[in-house]
Amino acid sequence: MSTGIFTLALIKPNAVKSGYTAPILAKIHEAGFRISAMKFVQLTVAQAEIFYSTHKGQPFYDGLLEFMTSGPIVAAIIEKENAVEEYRKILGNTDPRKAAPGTLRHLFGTQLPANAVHGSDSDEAAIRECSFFFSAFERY
Ligand code: 3AN
Repeated sequence: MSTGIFTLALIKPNAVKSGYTAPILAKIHEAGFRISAMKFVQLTVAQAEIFYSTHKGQPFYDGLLEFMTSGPIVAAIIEKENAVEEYRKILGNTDPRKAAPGTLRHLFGTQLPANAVHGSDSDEAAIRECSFFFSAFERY
């Protein structure tokens, strides 16, 4: 169980391109999260390599980097009690085709790696990932 109050949410390139930014943010709001930082950014390959360094060596790594750098994404820090766990409940399965109805990946994902949204998988990852995208001056 996570005890932290924040997690990193990313809206991935396919979802931004499809116009799903606002609908996804609305679902996050409806689930009781507060947005404490947010911006559009297009990652360079070098930045994506750092962000996904834990996945280096996986068969999907190169495709994931190519996809995540293919267009702008939205990065946000979202807050709620037990944020990591609570956000993963509304994310759904990593594979959108296996995600439960009503989850963000079921509603807005297509097929891997284009699963519409990212969420940190632990409090430690949330700390690292939020600091990767935002300085202290960008967090409110
Ligand atoms: P999650 O995002 O659910 O924590 P991870 O951390 O295992 O899942 O994977 C990170 C990202 O890598 C996923 N969000 C997805 O975009 C991509 N990915 C994971 N598994 C696959 C796969 N088998 N094929 C293609 N892309 C994948």
